[in-house]
Amino acid sequence: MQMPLCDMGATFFISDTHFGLQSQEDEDLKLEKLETLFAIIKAEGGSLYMLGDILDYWMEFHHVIPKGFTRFICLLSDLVRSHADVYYLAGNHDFFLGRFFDEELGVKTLYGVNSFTRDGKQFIVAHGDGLGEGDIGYKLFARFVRNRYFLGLFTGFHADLGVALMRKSSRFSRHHKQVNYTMEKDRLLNFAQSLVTKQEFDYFVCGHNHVRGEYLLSNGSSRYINLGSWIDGINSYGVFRDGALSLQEL
Ligand SMILES: [Mn+2]
Repeated sequence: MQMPLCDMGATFFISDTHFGLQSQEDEDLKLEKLETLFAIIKAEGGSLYMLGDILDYWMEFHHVIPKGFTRFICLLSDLVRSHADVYYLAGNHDFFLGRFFDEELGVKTLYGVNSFTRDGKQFIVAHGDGLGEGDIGYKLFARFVRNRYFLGLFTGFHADLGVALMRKSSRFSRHHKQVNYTMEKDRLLNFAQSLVTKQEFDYFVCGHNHVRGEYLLSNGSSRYINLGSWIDGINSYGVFRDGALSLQEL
């Protein structure tokens, strides 16, 4: 999907913050870091891409959203109201974002692989789940949980039961991923590598495998950037500023 151009300010990227996963102490620290990042974005102007697994689970009903993310939602709302463009691309934990983020918060929700241009540079952004060769078990699992009948089933339950099942499903996804952890690291890099032979881009930005890093691809100009996660105590983000993308820590 090609999105409209917006060349105002810097462009920021985060992924795999997994809010809702850790102890209250760790969650509070992550929220403080998020507040710091949002203050930078507000001061500088620009846009933010949240590339999935921002929330460790999310389940939205017709009239109900889960407890536990109030401070996150307030920070996000405040950022949008400061006129920042905010995009939220679904990951495998927050795999279905419903209409709440678009309609009530003014965040633009995205799915799958997206591309856009900033200051003449071409970006491809994705969470990273289900891309590339192999990991058939996970792909089947992802197809199952993103299926509208599965979602229909969940939203038909009482909200407490639906959210409890979603948290369980999120835990299952994590356990499955740990099994394939090493393979996942190369899988995304290989996918980006195979993409340079098919289409032009400057940056492939993703998360998902929690292995942060930056690699120059075989054409000698395109770069693979993995944003890493916030659950290991390193609160990293990507920023594209003055024509270059770099990884920073909060
Ligand atoms: Mn993920």
